[in-house]
Amino acid sequence: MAAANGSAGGVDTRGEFSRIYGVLKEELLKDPAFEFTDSSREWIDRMVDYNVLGGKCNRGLSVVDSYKLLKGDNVLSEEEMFLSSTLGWCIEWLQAFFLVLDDIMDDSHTRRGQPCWFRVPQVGSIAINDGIILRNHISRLLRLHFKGKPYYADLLDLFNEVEFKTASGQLLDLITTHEGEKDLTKYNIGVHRRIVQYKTAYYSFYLPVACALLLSGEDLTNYGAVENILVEMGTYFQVQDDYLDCYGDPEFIGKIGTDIEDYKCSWLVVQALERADESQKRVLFENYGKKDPACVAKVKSLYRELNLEAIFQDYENESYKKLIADIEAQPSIAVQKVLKSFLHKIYKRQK
Ligand code: DMA
Ligand code: MG
Ligand code: MG
Ligand code: MG
Repeated sequence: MAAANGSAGGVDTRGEFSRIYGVLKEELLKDPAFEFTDSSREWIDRMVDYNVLGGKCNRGLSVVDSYKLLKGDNVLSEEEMFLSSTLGWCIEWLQAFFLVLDDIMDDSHTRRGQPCWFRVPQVGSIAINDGIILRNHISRLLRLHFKGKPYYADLLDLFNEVEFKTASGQLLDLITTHEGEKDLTKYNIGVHRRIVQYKTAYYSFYLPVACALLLSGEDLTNYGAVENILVEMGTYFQVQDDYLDCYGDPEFIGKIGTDIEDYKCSWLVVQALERADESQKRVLFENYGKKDPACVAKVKSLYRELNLEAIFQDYENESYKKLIADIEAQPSIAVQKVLKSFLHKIYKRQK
């Protein structure tokens, strides 16, 4: 039986996936379109390693795992493994591109257990251009390995659409704080939902499965119901991210939370607003969105008073049950397996 981590059947998927990273990076470094100087080549080499590696690779590996499940065969040919891994790495590159810029905009400190790229000495605002280069690497990888395939145009369209949705979600995330600063009560679950669907769900959940479907020769217009389930799963995933921002161990999750300081429309503040009495609301209004650690501590102690940890556990259990029911209503067993494998990678995650 195929294991959720894709390492069943004696095939070391993760090892092979990592090896393919090296191949792709080498291709990009000797890209004939650019006359790299030694120092620019070294910069790109270091920048790509720093930002693309070090994550869990859930999104990237999910392309390979999903493709195997759709084919109904745990063993891929060398070519199939290479192509599905390349698409997986394109998603990891997309993630790196968004994270480099997200950390600047969120004024974050650490990512994946190391300083955010823009905080590295001598990087600073060069990180903005590095983000753009990471995005352009994706187009180059797709062109190098998929130009001429019948689904090439659909693949480009998919990456473009998902990138647009994510950037739109980031915009909503960032400008919503202006509304919140004027009136925190503007934050509600509907506002939160729209932000997280756009900024996280499409690229993290729909994109890996859509890539596997295209590789399998499928037409994405037939998979609207699957898209809806994946967007739901992505929403649940971002609620976990919001929860871990406050309750996760920074050593373990590799990043220090900044949502309270940044005035974010986080799932936690939305839950707090729904449950707070007048005096508790006053504590929130006075302390939310301030850099002062004493204010942050007051917000966290209010969250504790309101029992948000238990409310999150309930949400997590309910989301899981609902997702499983929706998945089991899908007609295709292969599709059910793809969706369940994805869900089991994130259910009750600690990082
Ligand atoms: C993540 O939002 C969304 C994108 C597109 C990177 P976030 O700022 O909550 O992410 P993180 O907690 O990883 O900084
Ligand atoms: Mg962030
Ligand atoms: Mg952000
Ligand atoms: Mg976050």
